[in-house]
Amino acid sequence: MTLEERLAGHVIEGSKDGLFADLDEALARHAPLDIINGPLLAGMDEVGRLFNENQLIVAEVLQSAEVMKAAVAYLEPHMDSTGSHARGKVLLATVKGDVHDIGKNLVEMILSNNGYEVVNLGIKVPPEQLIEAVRKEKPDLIGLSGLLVKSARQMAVTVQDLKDAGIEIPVLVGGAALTRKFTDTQIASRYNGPVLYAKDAMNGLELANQLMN
Ligand code: B1M
Repeated sequence: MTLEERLAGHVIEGSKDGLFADLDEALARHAPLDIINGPLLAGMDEVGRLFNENQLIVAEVLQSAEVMKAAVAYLEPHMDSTGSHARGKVLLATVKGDVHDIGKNLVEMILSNNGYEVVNLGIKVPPEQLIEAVRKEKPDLIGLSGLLVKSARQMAVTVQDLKDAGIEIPVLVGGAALTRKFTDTQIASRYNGPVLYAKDAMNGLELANQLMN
């Protein structure tokens, strides 16, 4: 089995046996982000496919998620970091009703390693909590993540509530069930400030940089 297949296999099997040795081997050849975006996310995609076909149960998917998180945490210290938080402050949350946080945490890691101060509010964050945090933290940007179809709709509700609270800070949205079209037609139309769709965490960084410049 190739190294890439073994790495994806750890995620698919939900097993940490030999994971860190394989990550060390991968680090000798590839950048940490390429390992995440390559074999580790390929493994997660396969988990999603198997789950969709009822070949995996939620408990097994959860184990895969734990392996993914452990791998990302192991790789993070190896990432290039600007060592400063001068670019801006970002408030990050997975929207109300959604527990998926691997993508959001990836966004946090990439932003915080590239000059942003990130306040991560966690999962299932209702609009009221977000509004309170905006008033307390005074961020330059709000980042919303959500993977379920209903989370895309919840993002529209969330920005409407932010607007009603008089907030106009730029909002970055991302997540598997979301599209640029939905963002433009259903989310941005309910908000006074800019709403930008990021297809992945690196694109999130690019958009944040554009906004801050
Ligand atoms: Co769930 N789940 N899950 N799940 N899960 C999906 C999303 C699903 C597509 C699986 C499937 O059916 N094939 C499906 C959603 C169906 C839908 O609505 N379209 C689903 C379902 C149905 C469910 C439950 C309802 C299952 C159940 O209980 N019966 C339940 C929901 C609970 C809830 O939220 N209320 C559930 C639960 C879970 C677990 C807890 C077991 C676990 C999550 C663990 C965790 O996150 N801590 C889990 C997992 C792991 C998945 C899959 C398999 C993998 C998700 C993942 O982490 N991907 C997923 C299938 C899939 O997506 N292929 C699935 C890797 C991650 C890096 O990608 O988060 O998309 P992602 O992030 C990407 C981009 O989207 C983007 O950047 C990242 C890449 O760089 N991005 C942003 C994301 N947020 C961003 C924010 C930004 C910018 C970019 O700026 C702010």
